[in-house]
Amino acid sequence: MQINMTAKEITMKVVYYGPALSGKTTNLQQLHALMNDHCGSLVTLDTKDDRTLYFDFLPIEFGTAAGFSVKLKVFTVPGQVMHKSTRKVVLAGADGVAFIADSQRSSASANAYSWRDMEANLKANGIDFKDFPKVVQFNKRDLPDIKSLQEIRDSWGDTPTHPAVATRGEGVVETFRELMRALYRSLDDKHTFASKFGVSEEAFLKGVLANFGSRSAS
Ligand SMILES: Nc1nc2c(ncn2[C@@H]2O[C@H](COP(=O)(O)OP(=O)(O)O)[C@@H](O)[C@H]2O)c(=O)[nH]1
Ligand SMILES: [Mg+2]
Repeated sequence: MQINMTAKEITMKVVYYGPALSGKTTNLQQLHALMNDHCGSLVTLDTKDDRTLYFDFLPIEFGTAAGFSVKLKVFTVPGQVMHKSTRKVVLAGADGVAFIADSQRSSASANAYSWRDMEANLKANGIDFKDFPKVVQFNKRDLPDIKSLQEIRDSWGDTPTHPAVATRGEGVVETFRELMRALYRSLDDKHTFASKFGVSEEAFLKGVLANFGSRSAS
């Protein structure tokens, strides 16, 4: 997180991570589609075969009651194994991650590989993996031959997981909201966010989610 006290500006960065084709770009496209004017344009660098080459980027901006403007930068990474060094660069300076897993049974090993790769890349960036804000989404719940939610819960233990069908926008805002909550709590622990900037968790979430249209109003 970067804080500019003079300009009263806080800049945060979150990254959507996961294996190739799990739905990271789709999550950002859906978030972008739900937003009103508070966000900039979605920059997506997908190649024609639907695979992200470098990253996608979505900027979100909102103001706090204490007069700070919060700039949130949302990135995706390219999932293909060969793009490991690009993922490390995109993760640098991240304040939180959403891990987008593919629910299909055939994707189990790709999910596991990507999770370990994320852990290694966070550590390589000097980030403490254990306490780092992260949420997990199990996407593509509409497809046949997927892991049941019970199986997923059993294998992920304490880590909360969120089911989604990103192509229909289901679970996308929920995942994002939980990411923002985890992000806020971590920043408050590290930077006494609430007292320094006069932003409660509730106000923070309201600020970010006010960017969405009526579909997120629950
Ligand atoms: N059936 C289904 N397809 C999805 C879902 N989410 C994404 N996809 C498709 O999976 C492919 C890869 O999605 P994309 O967002 O580009 O994946 P990325 O590589 O993680 O950025 C695209 O064809 C998407 O339309 C979903 O929830 N259900
Ligand atoms: Mg992509």
